Amino acid sequence: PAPRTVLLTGAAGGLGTLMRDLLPAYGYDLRLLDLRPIEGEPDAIAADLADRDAVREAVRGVDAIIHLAGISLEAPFEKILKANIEGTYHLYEAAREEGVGRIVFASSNHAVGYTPRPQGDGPLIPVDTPRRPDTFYGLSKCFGEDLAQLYWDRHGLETVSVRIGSCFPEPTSVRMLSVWMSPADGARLFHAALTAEHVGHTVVHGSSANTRLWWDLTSARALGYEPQDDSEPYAEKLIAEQGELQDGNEAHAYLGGQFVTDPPIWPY
Ligand code: NAI
Ligand code: 15L
Repeated sequence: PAPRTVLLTGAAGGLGTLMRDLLPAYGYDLRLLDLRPIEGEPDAIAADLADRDAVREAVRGVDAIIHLAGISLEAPFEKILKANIEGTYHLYEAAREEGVGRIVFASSNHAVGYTPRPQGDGPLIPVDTPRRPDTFYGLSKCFGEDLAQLYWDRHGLETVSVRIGSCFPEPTSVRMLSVWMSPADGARLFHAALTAEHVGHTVVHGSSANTRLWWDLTSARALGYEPQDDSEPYAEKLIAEQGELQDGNEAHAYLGGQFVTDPPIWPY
């Protein structure tokens, strides 16, 4: 049966807030978890992924999990280790112990951020392109994907790892014209990832059907995902303000963009 009760970790964050708005329309009953309290959501679970007992209690009885919680930018390795690597391990262990059948894992383009961006008519980046993390953050997403593979092979716990591009209300850079995932398409993709049959561990790119798309959406579409949005209407204005991506500018050369040259640092 289709999942109904879904634990949303990282529910206070940017993407979590967008999904709290959009996913209930698909019929999900969301249980929310975050380190931080969430305004207007007194039932949200305030817990750190480091707290194994709290995590186990949070997953008890849900049909599936959308795992967004963690450090979403670059940080010192020790912080990434705790929040993203150990935290994701705790969540998978809790899911295994409680018999939760499926997790949708928010991976990132930064797992392959050192991949050169396609030029001109060059082929789209396939989803099995070699890992080339651009930061410790990207490395933690590689770990999460491999953890998901292990829990599928060993324990039969299914995951869809979504290598999200940039999911924000609007694209705000020329790079984002290629990697943008509209919030509505994000909800469509998460819904497909929750409901497709027999996913095992599947890795997909997460973006809209952008005219300037850099990567292949075949594995996402195979889940039943049909993106409806395209960043192109934002192109003229963004290019007028910022100029086209430049050959020879390192921050424009790779999928990971600025994470390669000057990664934004997690502020906490
Ligand atoms: P965000 O930084 O706005 O939200 C992350 C949330 O996780 C925060 O509310 C934070 O309080 C919570 N969190 C951090 N450490 C935690 C811990 N130890 N225990 C419990 N909660 C903790 O990030 P955003 O943009 O909402 O991203 C959500 C997820 O999607 C992240 O895993 C991020 O890496 C991933 N992602 C997001 C993209 C985007 O375009 N927004 C692109 C690619 C990946
Ligand atoms: C990510 O993985 C970050 O979490 C998000 O804040 C954006 O920076 C996004 O990638 C991106 O590549 O634009």
